[in-house]
Amino acid sequence: MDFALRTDDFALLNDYPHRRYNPLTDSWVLVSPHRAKRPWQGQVEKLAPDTRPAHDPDCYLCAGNVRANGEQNPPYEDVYVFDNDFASLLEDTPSAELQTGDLFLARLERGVGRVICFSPRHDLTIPDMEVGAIRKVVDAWVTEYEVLGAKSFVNYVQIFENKGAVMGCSNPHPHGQIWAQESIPDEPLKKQHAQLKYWDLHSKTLLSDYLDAELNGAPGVTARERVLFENEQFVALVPFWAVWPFEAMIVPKRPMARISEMTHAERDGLADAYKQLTVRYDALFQTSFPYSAGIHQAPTDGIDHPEWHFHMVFYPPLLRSATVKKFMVGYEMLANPQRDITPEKAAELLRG
Ligand code: H2U
Repeated sequence: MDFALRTDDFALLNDYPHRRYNPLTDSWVLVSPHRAKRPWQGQVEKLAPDTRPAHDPDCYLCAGNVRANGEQNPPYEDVYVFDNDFASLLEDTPSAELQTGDLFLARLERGVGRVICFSPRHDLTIPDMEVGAIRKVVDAWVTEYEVLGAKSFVNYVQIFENKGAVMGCSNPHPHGQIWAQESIPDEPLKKQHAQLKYWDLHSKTLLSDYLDAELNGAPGVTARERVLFENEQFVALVPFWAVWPFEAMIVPKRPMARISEMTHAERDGLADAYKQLTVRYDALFQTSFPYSAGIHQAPTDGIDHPEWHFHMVFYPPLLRSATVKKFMVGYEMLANPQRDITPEKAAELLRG
């Protein structure tokens, strides 16, 4: 394409519709900053505070209770991980590829699904938990990544948390999931291709150079404009290419391909950053902030993957209040993701 102007004057992005490039996934997002200035007549409601008991006798994830398949949870005292009773992937799946010509292709997919209860407390979400208790969640992630990843047929382990009914979470007891499978799914695969290309060119991870620019500035890039906070080991920021209004990333300062490379201090640092970010989220609209979050990291395919720089992503759906959410419909479904509020403005609001 021919451009009338090539510039690193990023101030233009405050006033004009533009597309931003996501170098991690090789994709674009349309940003319409001028629309954020329009008058808003939508309702802004506050939700009644969530009052849940510390233990709910009817919850299938609470300690000592019976799950939907009749199994009883032990009287667990911190993190509890079990095989998903209704897993989407099954270990006992044969290997087969089915193909007719170039148009019909399918493969049987072998895998494992696990559920991770963050604590026995039915009422405490991550922002309510002590950092020491969140550290146990981090430790469980590392163990699951290592144990599941060591299975010969597992090439990728996806750790995630779906929080809030608006995200389709079926149970308010704070929990996450882990899916381990033969193939590398599309999102991490896109990130792998991009990071490998970057590594081959620069002998550095894409995210270490990105963090450096966000923290210290670069031509046209104002230092810390999108940074939310940092601790000794991690930085939390709204990425330049964020799609969801308050999307954020937690990135380790030291390039590590996988969470199992973290030192004890780094595990504490991740637990601290997870808490700090979710506390900010809850404060934004004074609600228990829903999101899908998860870790993207190196596949467990027996290859070294120096190109990978693991990170945690947060995709929250809320836009203006506890009840007004961003819809990914219409243009987003048919063309490209789009946002109004700029990532810089979102970062400013989240910093408080
Ligand atoms: P979500 O709320 O994010 O859907 O996660 C809950 C998971 O817990 C879901 O995958 C599993 C569901 O299959 N589950 C069990 O394994 N046992 C149960 O008794 C109920 C729910």
